[in-house]
Amino acid sequence: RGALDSGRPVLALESTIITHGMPWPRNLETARAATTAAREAGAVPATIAMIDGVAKIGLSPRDLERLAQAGTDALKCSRRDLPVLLATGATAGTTVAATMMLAHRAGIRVFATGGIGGVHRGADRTLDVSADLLELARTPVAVVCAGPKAILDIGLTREYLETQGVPVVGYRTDILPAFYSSDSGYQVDQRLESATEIAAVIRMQDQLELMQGLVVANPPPVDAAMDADLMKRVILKAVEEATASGVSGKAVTPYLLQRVEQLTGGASLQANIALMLNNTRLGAEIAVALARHNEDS
Ligand code: PSU
Ligand code: MN
Repeated sequence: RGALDSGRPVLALESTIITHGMPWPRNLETARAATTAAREAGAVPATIAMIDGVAKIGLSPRDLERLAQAGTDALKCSRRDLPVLLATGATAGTTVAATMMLAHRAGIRVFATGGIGGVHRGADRTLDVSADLLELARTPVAVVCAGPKAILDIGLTREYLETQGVPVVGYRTDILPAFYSSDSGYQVDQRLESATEIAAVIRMQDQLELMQGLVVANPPPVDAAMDADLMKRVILKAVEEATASGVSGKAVTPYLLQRVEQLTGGASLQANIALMLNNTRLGAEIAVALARHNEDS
């Protein structure tokens, strides 16, 4: 609150990645490392989560630890869950969609995560399209990520964002990354070279009163990226298993992430941590660039 009131740069961080995206204790280590990385880059981190029915924007060390320890015993809160879980006093990790909603209400314009949700493979049958995409279409929060998660149908995710009018910009890349690897085979709409240029796009969205999000695609660090062919095989296997065991709805993404981690002997988790911190640094730089401009004008 102090940072927001005084116009200092604030970066939102999500918490489903803590409860459902990574295993204990790496989830806590990564969540802590992210807050440190944001501070080092000059922004105040605000991890967003629901604790005992309270939507918190910025967690105490105690809350963060409790949430990480709860892991999948905590619930997963996306847009549709928000009123229900608040009313019933739940503890939950907030997805990209729910985190965007809460960040916006708190006056936070920039948010960093690992990868966004999107259109799942087989969506022509299941209609499984993450609420993250619709949130990007209607909530003015820029989301720094390493692209859509590789477990998704990236081509359809791309089309959906285009239909919904959500710009996808690449940070120093023409190619949309695929989370664990740097090349999804699809292009971004526009390559930008600096946090300042990205902040200029965000300001233009506000000037035009578009009330829309922005996908800032940041490739995974070179030394952390996984081989695209290996990931393709592993993900195919994980998706087949999910279908065969009837996993559906909100359980799909956590199931796939965990299976991919097992099938890569933990290597995908290493990549996930590295890219998450990389996105946090860029998100903080963008928040700093935005705050600096607001100060000048
Ligand atoms: N990125 C990660 N790990 C995660 C997620 C994203 O590196 O666990 C979470 C995000 O919170 C995202 C959610 O919003 O997965 C998408 O879930 P679904 O496909 O059910 O909407
Ligand atoms: Mn889904």
